Amino acid sequence: MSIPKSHPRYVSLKTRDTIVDGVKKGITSTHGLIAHGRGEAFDYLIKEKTQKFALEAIEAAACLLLSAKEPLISVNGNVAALCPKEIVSLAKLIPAKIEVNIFHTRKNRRFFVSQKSEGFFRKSKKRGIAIAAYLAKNGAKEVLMPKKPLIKYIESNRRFCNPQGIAKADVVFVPLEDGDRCQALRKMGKKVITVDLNPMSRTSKAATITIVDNIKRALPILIKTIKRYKKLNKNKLKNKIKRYNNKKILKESLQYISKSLS
Ligand code: PTJ
Repeated sequence: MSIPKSHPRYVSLKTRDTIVDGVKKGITSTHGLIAHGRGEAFDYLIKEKTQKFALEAIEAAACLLLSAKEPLISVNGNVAALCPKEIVSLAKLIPAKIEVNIFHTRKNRRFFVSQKSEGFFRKSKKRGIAIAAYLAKNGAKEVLMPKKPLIKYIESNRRFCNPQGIAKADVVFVPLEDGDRCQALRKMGKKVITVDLNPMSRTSKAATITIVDNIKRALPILIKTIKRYKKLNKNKLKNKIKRYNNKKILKESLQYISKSLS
């Protein structure tokens, strides 16, 4: 769709185009369009700008990713379509592994993998492969694929993960997540960083660090912050993480939203 740059909603409409393209490319699930709309509504409430509470969370996230032993970036269909280049840059910079993890399965038979079908994972294998290929096209050297149902406490497709990736990671970055897995990863003793425009979501509440912002704006800032903090020693990083309080950040974001509503 051709959108004139002068259109007041240019950025938002371009982003919609990107997510629709993601569906056409077989990367994003059709449900991803609904998730995107939900995000847009919350973005409106924070004035489509990165607010102070998000900047504070980004700083803590940069420190946690830099001090992790086995950091991992989990990518779903929306994240791959919206920010493939940023995900790859982030992974190289930290450095961290990238793993595909998707929830929705293809209902359309055409997309089913013809080999032995084993539950949800096989049915959505084709989309997972498309995501990995798209990240590779955007510069990723290696993208791990889900292999075994190693995430405890959940029964959905999301329980499949790679033994060398999510299963081993101590810090997992899971932007635009749908709740259950974040709680499960926390129960497994992992630290979780998320980006979620909805500060009331289960993911936002369960995560160690929640960046209440649009992923399109948050990732470039996170990358810049990591570049800046790379020189800090482990103690300084630790102290910054210690001072961070996720409950306070969520409260501030809700207060901001209520204020802008009134
Ligand atoms: O590719 P899959 O199958 O793994 O599916 C990915 C989606 C995102 C569809 C899936 O995880 C899902 O259904 O997520 P939910 O439950 O809709 O939650 C996604 C959260 O991300 C919601 O709280 C949205 O408000 C939020 N969100 C949506 N778009 C953005 C966003 N947060 C930040 N930036 C966005 N652009």
